[in-house]
Amino acid sequence: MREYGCPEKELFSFLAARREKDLGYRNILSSMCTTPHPIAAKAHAMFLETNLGDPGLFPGTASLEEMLVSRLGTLMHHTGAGGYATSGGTESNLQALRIAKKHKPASSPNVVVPASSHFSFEKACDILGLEMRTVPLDANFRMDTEALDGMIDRNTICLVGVVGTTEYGMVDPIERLSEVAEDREIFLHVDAAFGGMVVPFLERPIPFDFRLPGVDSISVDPHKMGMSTIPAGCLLVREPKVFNALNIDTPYLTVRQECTLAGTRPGASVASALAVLEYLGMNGMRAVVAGCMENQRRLIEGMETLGYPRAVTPDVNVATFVCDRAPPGWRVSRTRFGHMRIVCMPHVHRDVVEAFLSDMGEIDAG
Ligand code: 0PR
Repeated sequence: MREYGCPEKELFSFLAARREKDLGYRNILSSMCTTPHPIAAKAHAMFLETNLGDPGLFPGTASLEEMLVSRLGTLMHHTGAGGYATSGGTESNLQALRIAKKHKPASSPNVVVPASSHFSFEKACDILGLEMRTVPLDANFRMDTEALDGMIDRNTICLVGVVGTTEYGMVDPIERLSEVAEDREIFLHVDAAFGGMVVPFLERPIPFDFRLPGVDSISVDPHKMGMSTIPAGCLLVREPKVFNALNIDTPYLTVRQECTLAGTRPGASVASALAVLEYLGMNGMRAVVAGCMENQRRLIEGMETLGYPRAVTPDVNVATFVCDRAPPGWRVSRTRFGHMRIVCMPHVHRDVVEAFLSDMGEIDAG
């Protein structure tokens, strides 16, 4: 650290210079995050110093976390869902596996996940000492449930399905996974970190949530399609009492016990997440999602006209293409199979799609 503090003006010109090196979202087509909704930014600023880790000091903010859980639980068709606001999908997935592990003691526990699952499951399995078994995908990059049977055994503590896979935007056959989970009495966790704020707002929603009786827990991230500030994730559970297994004593806090992973937790991004849901309502969220899906249709049509076929028709707004190039100035990403990947987030407006297609056309011409 410096011995004497830096004058404010100098400090902020330094910060501004560094901030300028960051990319603006306009040309970022590779991200599952987006510019926060203006309502999110405004709400965030009101709650800067709030700490949900000691909720008795911030009962107002804590009630917003409860409202967020209740709104998202209801969106997932379960008004009595339990849950808490996490730092994002990684923490939600880790905590879901912790619950599943506590739920079913096993000599050498394993977790069965689709090959498309997010790398957060690798981290969680490493931390929790779980064997991760990977189910192959079908031709449409969804979990191949035919291959599932032989992978489950009595040491399987959790089965995982993904709603809106990170790389291909697919929804696993959760209805089938729910049947398997019920038949074999296995905890079923649904990673809807991305798709949880897309699928419920589609014209034809695909069933994946607590309406399916085998689903025990769901990850859903407001800081992705919910346009909140970062960090805002949410872990939802069918039975609130499952969190008891994670409770540890916190004798000197305003609560006696806590089940969360983090101690100090931001209230600001949680307030921002709730504010967006309240401000937009179902109708507003449907419009946002419809816009993203419409822009994606245009992108796919435009790319195919240029001779770059889609790798698959996605269930949500993640488009992938057989295309080994990309125009300069644009950030796209590559899947593990080498496909170009574009996430049609709310900041990827129609004019952005048209500008990208026009630049793609130019590389072709050049
Ligand atoms: N589950 C799924 C299905 C995800 O796609 C992600 C992250 C997670 C869990 C983990 O969520 P957190 O990152 O909130 O812990 N998906 C994006 C990814 O890994 C996250 C991301 C977002 C990465 C923006 C880069 C970026 O610019 O691609």
